Amino acid sequence: MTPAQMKDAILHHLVYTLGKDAAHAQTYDWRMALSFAVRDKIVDRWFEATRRTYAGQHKRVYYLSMEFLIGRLLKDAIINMRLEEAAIDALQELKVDYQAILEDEPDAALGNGGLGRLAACFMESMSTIGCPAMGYGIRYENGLFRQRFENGRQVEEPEDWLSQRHAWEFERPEVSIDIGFGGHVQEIGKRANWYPSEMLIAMGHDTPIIGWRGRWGNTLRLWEARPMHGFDLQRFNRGDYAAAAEPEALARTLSRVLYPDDTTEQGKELRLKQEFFFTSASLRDILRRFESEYDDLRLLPKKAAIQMNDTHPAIAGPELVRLLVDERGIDFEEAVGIARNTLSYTNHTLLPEALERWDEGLMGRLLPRHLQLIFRINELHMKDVGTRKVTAVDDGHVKMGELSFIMAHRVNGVSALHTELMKSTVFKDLHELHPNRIVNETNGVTPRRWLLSCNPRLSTLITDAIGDDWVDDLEQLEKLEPHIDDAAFLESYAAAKRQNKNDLANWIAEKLEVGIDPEAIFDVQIKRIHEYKRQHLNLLETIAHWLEIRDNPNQGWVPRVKIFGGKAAPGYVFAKEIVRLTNDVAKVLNSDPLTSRYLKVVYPPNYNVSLAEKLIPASDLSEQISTAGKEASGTGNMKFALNGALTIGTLDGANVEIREHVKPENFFLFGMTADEVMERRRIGGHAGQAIAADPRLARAIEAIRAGRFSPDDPGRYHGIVDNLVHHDYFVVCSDFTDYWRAQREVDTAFAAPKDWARMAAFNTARSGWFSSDRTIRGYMADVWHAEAAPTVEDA
Ligand code: DL6
Repeated sequence: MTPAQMKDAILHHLVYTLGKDAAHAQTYDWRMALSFAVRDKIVDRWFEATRRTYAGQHKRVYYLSMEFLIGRLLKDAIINMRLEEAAIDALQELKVDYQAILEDEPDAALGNGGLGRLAACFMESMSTIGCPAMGYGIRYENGLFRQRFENGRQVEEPEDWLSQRHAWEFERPEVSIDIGFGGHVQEIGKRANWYPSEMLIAMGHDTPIIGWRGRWGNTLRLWEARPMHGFDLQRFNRGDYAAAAEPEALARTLSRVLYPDDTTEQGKELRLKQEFFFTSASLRDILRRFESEYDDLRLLPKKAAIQMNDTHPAIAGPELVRLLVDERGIDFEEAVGIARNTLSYTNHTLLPEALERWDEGLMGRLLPRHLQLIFRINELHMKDVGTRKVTAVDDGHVKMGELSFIMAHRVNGVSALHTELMKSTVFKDLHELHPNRIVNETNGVTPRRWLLSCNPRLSTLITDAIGDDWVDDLEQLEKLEPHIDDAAFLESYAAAKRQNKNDLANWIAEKLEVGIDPEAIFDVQIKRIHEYKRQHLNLLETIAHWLEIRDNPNQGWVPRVKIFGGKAAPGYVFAKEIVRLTNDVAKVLNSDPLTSRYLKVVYPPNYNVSLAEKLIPASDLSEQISTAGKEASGTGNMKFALNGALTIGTLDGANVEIREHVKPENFFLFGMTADEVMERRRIGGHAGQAIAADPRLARAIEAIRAGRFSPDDPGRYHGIVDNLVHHDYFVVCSDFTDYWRAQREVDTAFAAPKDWARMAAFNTARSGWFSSDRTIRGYMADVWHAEAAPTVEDA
């Protein structure tokens, strides 16, 4: 597409789709016009991919996920369709600011964190590889809440990404599926009829997801809940206006909000309804498509692979069995076999509090037929394996992890360590019974968004050095290794980082009114706020360092800016205290005339995908400091390493594999291993011992306890202090001393800029393995047994 064609397309949509005259168009109008112009190009390729999938009778992958944290889509689409030059030139002629347009797009925050962002990276990689696939999820009206700080406290506000028209989706009223809840079951022989007492409609909205070079496009189908019977006109006519709208409001509740907590099991009726709502709609859509092409349901596992992203869609097992047995007359045992060979399950956490369990009473009330089937599936499994030792139903609860395991032919972890821990802890018994079922698929990230798009300076430098094949095959980055010994290359590498840091410093000055020194170490911890992720360990080290600088302010300290970003689940009190403490610490440190040139703390509110795209390219140090054994994988850790930030981290999740790839000498390791953590916890008073042994730690804790950061309310953080001193389940105190040591090694290393640049560039060169293209190929080979289709020519 030439710039002139692009300009025509933009103007055409401005006038005929948006009904706006260029003279009166606002940023929003230009953004929509540009989006529609780009979307038109995508649609052709998307259709072609669909045609090829049907024509070639390719196996399709269905990715069922409660969350797709896709963020903004415009730049992604432009980059993948290679329309950037045309768009920039066209807009320049139209005197419209391209950057302002990109910034105008709201983030589609349809996820909490890692799990949802992984699903988004997977969608992009499946499209890039040409894996015929479809993502299925919920079209939340309100995504993850917007975070604001008020006197340092987190305040949550509703997020409203749909308050403006969403340019990327196509409404599909013809794809409307009835979903039932409650009611009763009537068994007739081996089958049953379920008569739900409540019905609503799942209506599809399709977003095309285009792969790199536009060679393939898949669909993300998100379900919106709609009432079966709309507005009650008779009630309205009687003047009962609120009641007239009630059925509609009730039904819509199902796709209204994303649950904002990814680490505690919800146990809420609405959540179970959401899970069934999107899973059932997706399965029925999948079967409808399958039956339009094939007659024999036994072919289902050959033609469809259905991935359960965590246990949220775990009801897929019983629902698929129900659809096969009750609605299609297949024998129960055969149906279980078909379902199992079609389904697979990814586990994303070992945190016991996050493992879903549903009360049998609630399940029986909402999904009476499914509960019956769960009992039968469970009995069949116990009969098959010849033991009653493992069960999916226990103590009045349905355990969704066990149910998913039993109903899947493959179960995977998301990093090597996590997978091994799955085998030895939560799924130990099931693993012994099914030793070939668990496989590992270490997570990855898409290099298109997380390098090419977010870090144009580094991308250009890489392409100048080794050509642009790395975008298709990230492991080509290894070709950078010989360049790392070239002083001019290293200088350019360091210059790109410095410019990114300048940009970020300017942005922080403008948005937060805090001046930061671009020469300082940009030390970044961005993720959900959680005790296991240990933002408080980072804060304790920050405070200890601050106190030490104060003792001796003239000792040539290596300047550092600690950057935090992340939201706390609204009901997670401890995490919210950490948020407030971070803001309180920032206030004190940033205004300390003795130390602030050496140490600052910044905490931009409302961390989201777009903010990550700004922060990661400008980071020097990546904080991956979770308690070993607790972070299943992490994916931020991969994005940082790829963009040349060095990691300070524990042997947890994918950190272990990152360290192997980038080599131990280019990684700042500290802390106990997962086994050592478990041992340490057995020692009574382990935190007290650690505090007594390290005066720096003792002093930092005492500063918090004495109210140094909350002079107006000295007791504000006594909860945090008591937790650390007396409980400390996440062994913050016991890991502190080694963390401090590693941080001082960081200071020393950063003071030698050439060596630092070398280490950083080595991180980039060795991060190619962490592409989500590699992960998807792994799933295709080991889990889905699916092959890529012949893709279309380059865009
Ligand atoms: O697998 C994606 C992502 C991992 O990288 C994170 O380590 C893991 O915490 C996250 N898991 C979740 C689910 N609940 N929790 N906690 O988001 O998955």
